[in-house]
Amino acid sequence: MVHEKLLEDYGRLVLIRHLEVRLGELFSQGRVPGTAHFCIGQEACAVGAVTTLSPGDLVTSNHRGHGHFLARGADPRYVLAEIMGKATGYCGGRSGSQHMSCPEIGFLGANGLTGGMIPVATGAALSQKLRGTGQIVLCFFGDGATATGAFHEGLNLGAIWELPIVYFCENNGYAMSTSVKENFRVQSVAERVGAYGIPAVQIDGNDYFAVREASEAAAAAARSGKGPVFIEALTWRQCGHSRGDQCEYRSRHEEAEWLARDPLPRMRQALLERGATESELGIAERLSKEEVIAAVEFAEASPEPVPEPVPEASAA
Ligand SMILES: Cc1ncc(C[n+]2csc(CCOP(=O)(O)OP(=O)(O)O)c2C)c(N)n1
Ligand SMILES: [Mg+2]
Repeated sequence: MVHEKLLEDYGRLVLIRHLEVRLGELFSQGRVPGTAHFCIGQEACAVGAVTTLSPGDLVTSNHRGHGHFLARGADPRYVLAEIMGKATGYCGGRSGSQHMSCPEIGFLGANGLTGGMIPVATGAALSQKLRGTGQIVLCFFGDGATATGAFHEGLNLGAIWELPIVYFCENNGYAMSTSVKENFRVQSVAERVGAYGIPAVQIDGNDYFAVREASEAAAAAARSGKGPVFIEALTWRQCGHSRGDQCEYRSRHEEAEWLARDPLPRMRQALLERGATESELGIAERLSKEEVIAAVEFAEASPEPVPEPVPEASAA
């Protein structure tokens, strides 16, 4: 019998993966408008980091945010409804995939602007510090975001004000089709961050246990008033950047290497080695898949939002 939290987290990994695979099919059938950025292959980052948080802590995300939101406990029915632009979605169908939020469960929001949530997260951490809440902020972004001014300004303020924040970079090797090798000259994102006086670690982002261990240590340090901690998680998206991307900039060799490091079978195997049974894992997988089926039914049956008239400007 393996610990219940591990089975629950494994179920979330499966839920995130399955929801996005199903979503991809719905897109192909023309049943979802617009586009989306999937986190297929990066699920261990979301689940390993977010599930170490306490209830009052806050999460900020980027354009690839479905996994972060679901890991925080978002209801897959309302997530899918939001992506489909339905009135029952978390933001009434008006945010779509890239700008979902639900502050009530500690999810301040995704953002289509690369690096856009780094200053927001840093400001939220300043608020936590000034109010003495003892709560922290977990701020997700990609390797590409480290090239933005928002990243450098945000990190420096977080450092000099010793804010309770964990900066979590999912380094998936690419910003759209631009490889990290073309994006900066130093060896790693973690090396860049040293210049701000923030302790930084580089970890295997496809290993749920490595992510969890680093995130627990980072959260404890940030909570204890020592200032920010930076995690660079090496990972890889198994899908294209967004719907239309055929990944022509990646070699078949690279694909094979990373597919062999898929976080899902790795966690499954690790759980078996820790005493989980096939039956326990099978139940967790089935429940997650059933949740996705129910979410698709709910979202497709939901109404479109009703356009509201723009309120008339009051006479000055
Ligand atoms: C300010 C800004 N510049 C450029 C873009 C276009 N853009 C969208 S996603 C993306 C790449 C982001 O890469 P990364 O931060 O590594 O995240 P990933 O997509 O790899 O998860 C870019 C440049 C944008 N959305 N916002
Ligand atoms: Mg990237």
